[in-house]
Amino acid sequence: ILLNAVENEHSDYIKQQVQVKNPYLGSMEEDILYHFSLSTKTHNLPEMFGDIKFVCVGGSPNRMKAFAQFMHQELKLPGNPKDIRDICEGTDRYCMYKVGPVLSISHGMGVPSISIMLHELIKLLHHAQCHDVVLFRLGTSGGVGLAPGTVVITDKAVDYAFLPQFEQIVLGKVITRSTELDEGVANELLLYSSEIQNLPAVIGNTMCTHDFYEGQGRLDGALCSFSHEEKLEYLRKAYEAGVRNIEMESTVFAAMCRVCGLKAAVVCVTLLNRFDGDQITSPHDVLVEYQERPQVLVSHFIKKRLGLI
Ligand code: R2B
Ligand code: URA
Repeated sequence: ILLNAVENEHSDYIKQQVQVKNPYLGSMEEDILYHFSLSTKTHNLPEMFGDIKFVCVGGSPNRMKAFAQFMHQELKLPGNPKDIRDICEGTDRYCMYKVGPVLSISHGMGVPSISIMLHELIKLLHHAQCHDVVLFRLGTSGGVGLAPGTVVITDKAVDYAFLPQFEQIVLGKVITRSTELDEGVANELLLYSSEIQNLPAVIGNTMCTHDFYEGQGRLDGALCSFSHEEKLEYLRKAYEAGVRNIEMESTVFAAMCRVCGLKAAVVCVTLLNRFDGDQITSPHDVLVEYQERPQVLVSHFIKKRLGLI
């Protein structure tokens, strides 16, 4: 506790570096970030990325491009937002846009896709000597007992058994890592949500699954091996364990950021209430507006942190 207090007292002075937890990295002559089409030899990463303070990740490439253009406007940066360039144009695995101190990256769907991206992102931030970086996952989710359109700021990212942990298989053995997120950032986001119109938000646990259909207890996949009653019982248990939404990346996101000393938050809008059904039936324009909500909230946070509002 004493150590913590001393650290907090001096936190204004201590730069929080991005820590990679790999003894082999330091001795590599070159590091090729293959899925970004970037490398330490061909790109000056400190020059390109050294001033990054906020990294926002989300599943869809188009949504993350739109977010970057939105941030360009919000930060009143010079030039036309339409002209922003995909830094990863050499690959179509992920897209990446930099607008001032904000990096916007897509991660695809599911744990394997986001974890590959996070390995390369965390190495990139490390090679670029970034410090005091906050990471956000902006996404969509299925709500558990919430009205569609509610933004859930994740307290704990939990697994299929509602435990705050992420299991990775390493050399044929299960390694378990904690999935705690930054409480301060979450509370700050909740506070800001109340300053914005039309942005219902709650703090709750987020369950991460490895499938959208059976894995989330849906009755409408190509396979279904359980009854309607069994589905509802699972969702009720999830609700009792504090779960308010279900998505597919939060546990590995939380676990990797935590190990590497990165402050992180997960902000996902709910597209439906899973107690009412499985299919996403809202009209396209309604869904588009829902998906803007996490972006508006995180943009508000960034502008506050930068002293712009
Ligand atoms: C939310 O939405 C996607 C599935 O539709 C998945 O990436 C997630 O976490
Ligand atoms: N994303 C998910 O993973 N589940 C949903 O129900 C909606 C979006």
